[in-house]
Amino acid sequence: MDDRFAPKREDHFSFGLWTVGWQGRDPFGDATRAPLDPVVSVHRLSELGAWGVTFHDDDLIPFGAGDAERETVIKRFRAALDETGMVVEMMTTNLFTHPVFKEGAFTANDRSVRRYALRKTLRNIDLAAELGAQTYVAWGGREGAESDAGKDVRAALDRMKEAIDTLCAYVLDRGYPMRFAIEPKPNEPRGDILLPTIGHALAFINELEHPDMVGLNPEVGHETMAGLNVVHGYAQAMWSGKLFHIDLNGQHGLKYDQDLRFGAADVKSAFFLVDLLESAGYDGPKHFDFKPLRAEDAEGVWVSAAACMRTYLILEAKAKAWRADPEVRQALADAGVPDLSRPTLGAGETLADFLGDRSAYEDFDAEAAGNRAVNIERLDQLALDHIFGVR
Ligand code: GLT
Ligand code: MN
Ligand code: MN
Repeated sequence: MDDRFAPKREDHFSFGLWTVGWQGRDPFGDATRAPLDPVVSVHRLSELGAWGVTFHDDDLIPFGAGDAERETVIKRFRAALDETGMVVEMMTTNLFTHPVFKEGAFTANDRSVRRYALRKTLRNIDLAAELGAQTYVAWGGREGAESDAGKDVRAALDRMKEAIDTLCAYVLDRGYPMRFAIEPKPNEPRGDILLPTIGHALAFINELEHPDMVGLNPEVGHETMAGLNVVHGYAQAMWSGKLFHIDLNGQHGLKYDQDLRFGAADVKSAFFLVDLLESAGYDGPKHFDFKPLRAEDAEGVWVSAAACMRTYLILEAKAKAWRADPEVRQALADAGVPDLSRPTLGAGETLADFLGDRSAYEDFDAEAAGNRAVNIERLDQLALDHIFGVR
C-alpha cells in the first residue's frame, strides 16, 4: 500500500469498540466471529495508526458486573491505553441491548426505567471523566415507537429534555470538561426514533437548559437512511456550531442501517464530506462507526478498519488537490460559488436605500438573468475527474 496514506496519530482517527468488535450477529443469523477482547482492539487499532477508541459501558464491562469485576476490567483496559498511548475521546451508554430498554430508556413510558437509564448513564459519565473522554454521545435507538397510539411524543420530548438537562447539571456539578453530542437516526431498532435527523436534533437543543453543552454526533448512514443530503446536514450542524463529533461510515440509500466502512457506498458524497470537514475547519475526532462485513473473518475486521482511514486520507488528498487546481478555481468562479459569500445587502445599506435601488427590482432584467449561464455541469465533472484520478 502507498505510504502517503498511512494514518498517523495527528490524523485523530478513532473507532468504537463495538465496530471492530461486532461479531456479525444480525436478525437472521448467529455470530460469525468470536468475541474480541477490547484490550486486543486497542493494540490492533494502535498498530494500524489510529489515535483513539470510544465505547459504551457494556462494550467494556459486562452488563450487571459487580464492583470488583468492574475494577479489574477497567484496570486492564487502562494498562492497554497507557502502553499504546491511545486515548478515549468519547464514551456513551448502552441504553438499547438489555430487555429493560425494550420500550425506551430516557423516554420509556415506565418511570422506573427512565430513572434506571439516567443512573446507568451518570455512573458511566464518572468513568468517562476518569478516562479523559471529552464528548459523551447520546444515541436513542430505543427512544421511539412503532405505534402512534403507544407514545405521547410531546411528553417523550419533555422527558428527553429532562434527561439531557439532568446530565448537563451533573457534569457541571462535578466540574467535568465534557460536552454531549446527540446522534440522530430515523429508524432501527425502533420503527420511528425520536430526534430522527440533524434538523430535529438542532431544534431540540435550542429548548434545553444548557444548549451550549449539547451538540451533534451525526452519522453518514443515518442521514442517508432518511433520504437526506449528508453534506448539507453536516454543514448546517457546523453552521450552528454544533458539529461536536462525527460517525463516518457508508450507506446505500434508503434501506436498513448498513454501517458499511467509510467510502464504501457513495464515494462522491464522501469526497464532498471530507472536503467540507477539511476546508471548513472541523477539528474534532474523525470517528468511524461501521460494521466490518459479516462475511469477513477475524483478520478481515482489521482490513476493513484500515480501509476506513486510508479512504479518508485519500479523499483528503483529493479534496486538497481539487481546491488547489487552477481550473477548478476558475470553474468555481464561473459558477459564482464564491459570490454567495458576499452579503446581499451592501455594507451600511439601509432598508430605505434598498427600496430606493431601482436596479434591484424596477430596472432588473429578470428575463436576462433567467437566461444566464450557471456553469455547474463543468464544475461537477471536474470534481469527478479528481475523484477518478484522471487529473
Ligand atoms: C449503535 C448505533 C450507532 C451509535 C452507537 C452509539 S451504538 O451501534 O448503531 O449508530 O453510534 O450508541
Ligand atoms: Mn448506523
Ligand atoms: Mn453511530
